[in-house]
Amino acid sequence: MRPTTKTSLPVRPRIDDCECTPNVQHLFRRHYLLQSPMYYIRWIYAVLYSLYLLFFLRAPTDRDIVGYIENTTMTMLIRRDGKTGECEVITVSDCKLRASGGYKLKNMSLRYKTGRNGVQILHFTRNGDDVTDRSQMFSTIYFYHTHSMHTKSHLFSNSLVRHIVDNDVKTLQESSYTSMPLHYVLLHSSLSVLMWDGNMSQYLGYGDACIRESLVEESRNMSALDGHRAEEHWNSHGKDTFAGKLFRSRLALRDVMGRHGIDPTLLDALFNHTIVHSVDHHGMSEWSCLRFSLHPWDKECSLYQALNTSVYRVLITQPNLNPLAPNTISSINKPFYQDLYRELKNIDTSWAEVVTASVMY
Ligand SMILES: *[C@@H]1O[C@H](CO)[C@@H](O)[C@H](O)[C@H]1NC(C)=O
Ligand SMILES: *[C@@H]1O[C@H](CO)[C@@H](O)[C@H](O)[C@H]1NC(C)=O
Ligand SMILES: *[C@@H]1O[C@H](CO)[C@@H](O)[C@H](O)[C@H]1NC(C)=O
Ligand SMILES: *[C@@H]1O[C@H](CO)[C@@H](O)[C@H](O)[C@H]1NC(C)=O
Ligand SMILES: *[C@@H]1O[C@H](CO)[C@@H](O)[C@H](O)[C@H]1NC(C)=O
Ligand SMILES: CC(=O)N[C@H]1CO[C@H](CO)[C@@H](O)[C@@H]1O
Repeated sequence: MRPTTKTSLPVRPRIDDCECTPNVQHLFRRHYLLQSPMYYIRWIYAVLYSLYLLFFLRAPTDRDIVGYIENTTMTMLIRRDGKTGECEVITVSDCKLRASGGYKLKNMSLRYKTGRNGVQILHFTRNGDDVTDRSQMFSTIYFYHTHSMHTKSHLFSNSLVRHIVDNDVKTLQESSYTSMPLHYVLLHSSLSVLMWDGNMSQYLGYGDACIRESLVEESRNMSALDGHRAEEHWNSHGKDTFAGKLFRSRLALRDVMGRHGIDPTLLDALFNHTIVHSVDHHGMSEWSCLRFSLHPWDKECSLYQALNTSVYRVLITQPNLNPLAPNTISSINKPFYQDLYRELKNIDTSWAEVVTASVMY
């Protein structure tokens, strides 16, 4: 099936369309009751667990950097170098992200090669300057991935939720939970982990380095994904790579939607909202259990920064779900989600377990 044109899509990519209008009030109530308390409970766990982890965390190596890229949505940016044919390249230009302290990430480029002796990073530049420090490299890629690439998997959620609620799509009811109030808190609340005008919440004791306004600005431009939308390209990575599994999951979702009579124009929105979002979190939390600073321009990673990063990883990037209402597709006893769960299990069992029906964390 050819992708439909933008105008016929019932859902649009808008991260900031998350106001609590009367028709979605029940979703906000549900979120404050069932999901948001988890952040307070988990905060205690995140601090204690991170104190323990401090004894084991080590600085990133070339293998960690490439592993992170190949097992998250960053993989969509990989291009094979045409000239030599043996290097993988990632380039990002016109980025709008800003970090505290007046730093801007404008562009970056990475070149690496996988040989018999493992992976080797050949070259990394940021804003036109060479960077050789592996920790800064990892921080920069992590910063870009979490605030630009990953955010793109959140973009369709608000609009999709409004569509489900306004049209009373019963089959997809579970896919309306939490996403909108979560976005509202991230963008508008003083409890957000993101910085507002460079200000950080005083209550949390940890926090992110990205400025909220710059994240919203960056989210308005999907062009980084141009040329990467061709799903065939994902498949060229190989059947069992992250990209290959995404490709097969998208086909599986399309078939399941067909079997359950769901509007096929919702495919990409639902794909991002359920599968892409969850497996991206899964990959990023598995590959970032390392000692690095969240701020890409930090020259050192002090003990405090390592703790700060670890708390962020355990609390924000690891799946944080209410065990009594997890909203994973495996836990929803309804034909559509069970069918999807069965299909995903054939692709990757660990993925099938982590996929949630909506953006939950
Ligand atoms: C989006 O970003 C691309 C580069 O990634 C740039 O060429 C383009 O002008 C931007 N579009 C808008 C509307 O800002
Ligand atoms: C990257 O940003 C730097 C600093 O703004 C600029 O000098 C350089 O030309 C940019 N490089 C590319 C490839 O856009
Ligand atoms: C989200 O869906 C859009 C819409 O077609 C697609 O182009 C994009 O690649 C998806 N984003 C991610 C991160 O997969
Ligand atoms: C951020 O802090 C500055 C100075 O401390 C203050 O002037 C500004 O109003 C604050 N902004 C917000 C959105 O709280
Ligand atoms: C945690 O690290 C971020 C990024 O460097 C920093 O902005 C933030 O202030 C740190 N948190 C605290 C509580 O200092
Ligand atoms: C844990 C995991 O999925 N690792 C994968 C990361 O990406 C590389 C390259 O695509 C795979 O070979 C690994 O299996």
